[in-house]
Amino acid sequence: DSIRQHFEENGQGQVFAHFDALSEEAQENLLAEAREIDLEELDQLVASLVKGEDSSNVDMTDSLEPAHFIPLSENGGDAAVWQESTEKGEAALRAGRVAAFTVAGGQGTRLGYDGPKGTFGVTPVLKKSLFQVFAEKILASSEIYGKPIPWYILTSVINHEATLSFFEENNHFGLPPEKIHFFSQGLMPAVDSDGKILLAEKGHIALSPDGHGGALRALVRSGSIRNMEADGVDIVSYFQVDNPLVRCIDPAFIGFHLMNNSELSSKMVPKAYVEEKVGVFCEQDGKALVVEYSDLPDRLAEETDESGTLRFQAGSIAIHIFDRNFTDRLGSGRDEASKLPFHLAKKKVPYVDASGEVRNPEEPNAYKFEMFVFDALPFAENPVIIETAREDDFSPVKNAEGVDSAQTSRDDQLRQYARWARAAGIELEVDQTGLPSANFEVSPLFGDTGERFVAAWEELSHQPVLADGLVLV
Ligand code: UD2
Repeated sequence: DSIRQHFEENGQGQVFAHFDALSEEAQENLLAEAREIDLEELDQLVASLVKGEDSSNVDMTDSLEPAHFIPLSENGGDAAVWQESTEKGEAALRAGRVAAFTVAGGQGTRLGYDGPKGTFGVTPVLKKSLFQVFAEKILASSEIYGKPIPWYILTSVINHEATLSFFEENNHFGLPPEKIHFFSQGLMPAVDSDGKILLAEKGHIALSPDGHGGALRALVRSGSIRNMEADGVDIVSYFQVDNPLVRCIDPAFIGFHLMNNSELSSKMVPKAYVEEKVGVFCEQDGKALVVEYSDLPDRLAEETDESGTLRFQAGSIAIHIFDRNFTDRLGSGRDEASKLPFHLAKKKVPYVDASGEVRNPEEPNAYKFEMFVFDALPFAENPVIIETAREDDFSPVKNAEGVDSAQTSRDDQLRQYARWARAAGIELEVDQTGLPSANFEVSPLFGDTGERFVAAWEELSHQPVLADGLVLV
């Protein structure tokens, strides 16, 4: 009764419009959903974002500057420093200080795939799932550095059970099950343009994941941070579920993070083209930040320097390293001054109308609230941004077809294998983009970098022909 009353007093009584007609169990469910909603927070969001129609939290004035980053050694970076950082990162890995962390709570609507995105098959021959690719990379690093690397996986209520079952059915891909930690992110209600919470069904609120920024509070709430502390882990290697090329564990990146005493480190690639859908690393008032592509004004996105290079070229590919204590500080909400803001997205959300009918809108009708993990950047001490080679770190699967699709990502995986093969002196036919004509596959357990591929190849007693269907394990 008190929850219902609380909603009525806050102008959200419509959530209980069909309550009396529900079964007792359905009533309990609805109350449980309602209990999770912070109406005070929602009220503020509606006032500032929905009524204010403000999708960006960034001041887009001329004070926005491109961010500084550490270039790759082949692009002018100091090779000795890169070497030193690799060694520092390797030492941290040998000391068991590193965990992998995948955000996999998204709904993956653009791909049009029914199931957790991590279960989507991506490799050229075996169509191994994204989760399996990451598992093998993590296993390879665990073996190389002699310490099992714990893996934290963020799910949402929508895909949590299916994700767990997938790992169980596949024997956790050879990883020790006790080293994999699944936990669900928080949910936020969708509202209409008056800020009224929508019902998805008479007994269900229209809830959706609170954005990957919700990862930080979910890490705290789930006890993962405490778990990491007990395990001696203080370095959290963060990546998205959609990117099979990612170096889940990258010693040089870890080393730069440590050498700079950074609370949050990030990788950048120069943007491939002006409209590329990646956030851009910027600086404002002495703080680093990411401005999402949809928020960056065209005049800034298109600006070039005298050499013709995009001024705001540092694309964010959503690969970060979080310091554990920093994550705890932000995720716990202890520090009022460093709270992640919410962003607004207008979406089509099916809803129950006043008569109790479910309506499927043709046009966006509702607002969703999401936090972005990269909004943690301005709160971090000593943030570091390093350049990475796109071809060895980033080829996401976002869309069913065209750019950033299963096809482009498969081709990029093949190009990487072909580069490694050629480095090992193998003769291989490739087109002018470096794509081999043969469709083969290399498991990260055979080699997860060019150097390790070459070493493993040279040790083979029988070196096979890299032909269609070959899998190097
Ligand atoms: C993201 C970045 C973009 C760029 C690009 C690189 C945002 C807003 N933009 O774009 O700047 O770095 O990635 O590929 O992030 N997720 C959750 N819970 C949620 C929402 C998302 O876990 O509530 C996960 C999702 O499973 C995926 C990742 O976050 O692994 C990215 O989500 P997205 O596909 O919505 O991000 P996108 O492509 O708009």
